[in-house]
Amino acid sequence: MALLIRYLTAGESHGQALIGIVEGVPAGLSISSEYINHQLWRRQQGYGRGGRMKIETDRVEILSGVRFGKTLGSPITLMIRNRDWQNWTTKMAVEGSGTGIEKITIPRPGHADYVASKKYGFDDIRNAIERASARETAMRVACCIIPRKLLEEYGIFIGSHVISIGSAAITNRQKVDTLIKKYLHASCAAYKVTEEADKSQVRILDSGIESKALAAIKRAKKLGDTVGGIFEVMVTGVPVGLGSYVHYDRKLDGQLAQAVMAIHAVKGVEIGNGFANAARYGSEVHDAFGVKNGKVIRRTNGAGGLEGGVTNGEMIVLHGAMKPISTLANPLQSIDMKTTKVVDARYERSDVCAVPACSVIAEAVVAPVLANAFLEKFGGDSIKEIQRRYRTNR
Ligand code: EPS
Repeated sequence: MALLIRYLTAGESHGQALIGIVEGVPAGLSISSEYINHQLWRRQQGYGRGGRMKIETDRVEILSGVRFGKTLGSPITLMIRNRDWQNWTTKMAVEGSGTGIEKITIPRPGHADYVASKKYGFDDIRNAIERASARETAMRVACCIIPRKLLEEYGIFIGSHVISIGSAAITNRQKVDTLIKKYLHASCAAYKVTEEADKSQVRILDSGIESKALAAIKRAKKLGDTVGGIFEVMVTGVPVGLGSYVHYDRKLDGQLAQAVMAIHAVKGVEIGNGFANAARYGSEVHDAFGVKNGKVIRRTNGAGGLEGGVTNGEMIVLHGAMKPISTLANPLQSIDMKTTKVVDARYERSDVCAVPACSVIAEAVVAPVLANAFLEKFGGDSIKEIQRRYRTNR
């Protein structure tokens, strides 16, 4: 896989700040902190978030790589300060010995607490919690907005909405599909759908299911429990021929799945009608060709816009399944790693449901994957150079 744009994030959940470096962005791309902040704000929304979101108003500071609103082609450094840091200066001090600071020794089933402490030999789970926290996704979103902006320059737009929360699920897609169809004439259709979904507290496009989802979150909270769900990511305006079938690590479906699976708590990824198709006949699954106004069209899009790991010009459709968050107010059984006694798992402030936020994060993380496939085909050192290539090579 040609890694043209790559990014690194750093920072602990209750440390001073989150830092990101985005490398490989062509010169001349317009970018502003305001543009990134809007996406950071979107990540913080959603019914069911915990107390941390009341403390933080995530805002990015661009420290390098941008001059007068345009990228320079050099690495872009981003910083988001953690407001909560001021409450953690002693517990999360960079210097000192940590004497007198209470050690956490009881892991939460489902979180990285146990495995990370074993792997790194920690006697204080706090060392694992901090970096394993989904707080890191704030910086992932900030970094990914830059390649996302690059894609938008060429008419490629990403969007998402939530399909289910707990057992409240959209089973009849008619409303959703009508909405998608309404915008499909425009390459920005996916973003239009996202804007519509943003109007819902749970990013669900069907008001009947939305109320059921809200009730499911309220019920889970009352029970000291959590709920997960499924979200849909879509990409419109995609040209034919991004990605490749010639080698496993160049297949775009595999790369997209990896990016979404690497989001905290995501345990399943599906491209198009992946799982449902497994039970159907081939004749029911594959997208027949047609011709309309002299143009090649597809009658359906069960493939989710990808055939052979290559974009086929249809909308990319991907689903991600997020497990319920593992921090439970009404805890499961755990063990004390110091004494090996059976005890209740620890509770610490968390979300009851973060599926809406997860859908926003998924929109972000697919962007560098797509941008790299795009740059591999049409790339250049500057926006102008890419524009010339895109116009002539399409
Ligand atoms: C999150 C920040 C975290 C959690 C949550 C997501 O902040 P804190 O631990 O201070 O409450 O609210 O993280 C998790 C659910 C998790 O399992 O780590 C955020 O910024 O999104």
